[in-house]
Amino acid sequence: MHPYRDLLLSTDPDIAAALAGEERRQQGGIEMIPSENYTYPEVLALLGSVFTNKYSEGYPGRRYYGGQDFTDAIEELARKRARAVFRAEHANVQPLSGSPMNQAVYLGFLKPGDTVLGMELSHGGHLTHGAPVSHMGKLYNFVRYKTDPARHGAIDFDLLRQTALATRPKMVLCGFSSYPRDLDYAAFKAIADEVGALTMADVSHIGGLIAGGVLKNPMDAGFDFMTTTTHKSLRGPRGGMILCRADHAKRVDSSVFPGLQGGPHMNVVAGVAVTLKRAATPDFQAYARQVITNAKVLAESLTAEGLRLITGGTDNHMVVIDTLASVGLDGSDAEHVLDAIGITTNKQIIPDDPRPPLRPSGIRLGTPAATTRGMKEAEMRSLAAMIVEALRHPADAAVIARLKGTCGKICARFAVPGIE
Ligand code: DSN
Repeated sequence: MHPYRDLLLSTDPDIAAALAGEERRQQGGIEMIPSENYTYPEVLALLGSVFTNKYSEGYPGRRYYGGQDFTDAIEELARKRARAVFRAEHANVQPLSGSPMNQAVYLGFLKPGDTVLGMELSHGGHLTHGAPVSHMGKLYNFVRYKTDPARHGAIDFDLLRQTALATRPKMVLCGFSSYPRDLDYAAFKAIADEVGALTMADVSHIGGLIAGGVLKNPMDAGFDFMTTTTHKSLRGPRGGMILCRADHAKRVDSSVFPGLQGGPHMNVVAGVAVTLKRAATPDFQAYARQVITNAKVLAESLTAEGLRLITGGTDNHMVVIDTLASVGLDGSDAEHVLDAIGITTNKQIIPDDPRPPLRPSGIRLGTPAATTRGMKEAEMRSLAAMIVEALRHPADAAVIARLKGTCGKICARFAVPGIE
């Protein structure tokens, strides 16, 4: 996988040692951060290929530099495959990652000061959906909607409609990074149509589950824009893409380049093309189904052990635990104790969390990476039992050491693709 390993060892032993260390870390622990995954070995190869040497400002057939025979070919394939996989009329595969992908839509279709309805961050929304600390949050008037704990965390569409009628947004935005349910895109679209707003869904977390046909697709509900990163459940290289209707195509493309970005990273675009070809296969559909089955089994096992889950369960790849209410540990302490047994998670704010983001009330778990390694229901039950025991005995060194040993044995049975 790394043909130049010996060369790196002699030219830069520090970086070679870090690479070897990261490989050991990834192979020797269980990755449960829901936004992470292991990409395909051939994508790793493409990321380190000669496509990284090439400047390709512009779009296929309309570039500002010569020598584009092969870059044009890969970008055309990536766009064509993205349109097919997501049933979209147009695809732009150049966004460098999730943040510029969303910014390109806002900057291309909104004027400063325009109102956007977006999901409250603590209820599952995302920083790039106009959090006050972000530049976009300062440039536009983001108005928040929330989930309803009385309805197992469903969105209260009556309230959302009233907010839309009162604030007359230019855009209704949905999507999440810590919400373990599917969304009713038709309900968002109906409200947006009533107030003449554009619709945008950021499906970064669940792009692979939509591609795999196991969650609803906002494009089927007639959304104007759908954005997704390519490296989460989709299993691709780190990048972003914008899907949209044909009538928005020109404006989306010019907003990405030259509006916001310079040259696309063609080594990434090549990896995205390969990822999308894989995403159209029955194997990938089976993977997407297993991601959700694993998350449901994980959620049921944690609930059976008495843990409190946000929304009471999951419809997607993600589980959010209120660790403070469940075991008296804040999210930071919970993350550390799980790190100590070899399970990587992340601390997570929960709806209307009174605590600060670095010391929030919960943690977030996800199944895409473990499922890529081949783990199934039995491993999810084992992981749930280990998680509960560690959270209940965070200061018991013997328990932590034993669980770390168990984790190591599970890891030894499941290889990480791309690590030899
Ligand atoms: N960092 C990603 C996540 O973990 O959800 C999205 O920004």
